[in-house]
Amino acid sequence: AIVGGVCGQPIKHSMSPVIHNAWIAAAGLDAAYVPFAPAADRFETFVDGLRGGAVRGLNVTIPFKERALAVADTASDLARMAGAANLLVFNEDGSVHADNTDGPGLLGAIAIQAPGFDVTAAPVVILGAGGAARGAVAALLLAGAPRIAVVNRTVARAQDLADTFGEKVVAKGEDALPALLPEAGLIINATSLGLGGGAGPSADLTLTPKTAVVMDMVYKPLRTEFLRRAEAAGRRTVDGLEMLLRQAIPTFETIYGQAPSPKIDVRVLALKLLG
Ligand code: SKM
Repeated sequence: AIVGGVCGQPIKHSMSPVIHNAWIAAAGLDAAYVPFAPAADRFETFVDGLRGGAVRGLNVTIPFKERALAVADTASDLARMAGAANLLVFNEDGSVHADNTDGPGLLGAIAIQAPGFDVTAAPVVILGAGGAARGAVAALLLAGAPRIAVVNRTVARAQDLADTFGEKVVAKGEDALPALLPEAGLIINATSLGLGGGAGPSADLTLTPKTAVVMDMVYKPLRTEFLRRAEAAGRRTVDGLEMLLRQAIPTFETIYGQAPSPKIDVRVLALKLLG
């Protein structure tokens, strides 16, 4: 059997097992996709224990994406550029390869839910400075974003991120938002605020241009408080489920060696379960 999985802390909310197991069933594969939640201080030990063993590939989510890159022996250009990985591949020789499918997932989700949006036209504001934010910055720079402001409560963490990317990426504190938002073409929540319900980031979305697109990487609930505020302000939105699905497609191809069947609509399936 081919075994894949997802590893995070928390992991209960993850829709990845539903998505991948539905594709596995549709393809009639002898395979499985399993959730793992190692203790936060034992991530590296956990990954080392899987080397050369039964698991072929592992998605990595909050809070382990940067440590996933660090623990790997080799990495794709995108994972290296991002400084974060959301996919670890276990080779038979015991080595581990890191990849990042979040960036392509983000761009794919925008293309589907905000068709015609031009990433090159206006600055991007990213809320959060963790591994998910890193994947987003790397992909948006490659797609031609003119300027990216990374806004984080702890500015030093945003500065660490900005320092790895060069002059188009700037680190800011939350007090800079009233000046940044009126210029922004795309605003992305890459924090976990809003996960499981509750308030999202406090950015005042009514300050954004009417043409701005607002995106949330959180997908549980699907209509987060942040996205509901964007909708109330009349902005176009991109949801975290679409990004999850878009990053899952190349993940599935890598772990299971074939493209997922287009015959099964995993978005509809996930929507039912998200309620
Ligand atoms: O990058 C993805 C990850 O591969 C899986 C995931 C999930 O299962 O919630 C979320 C994102 O971090």
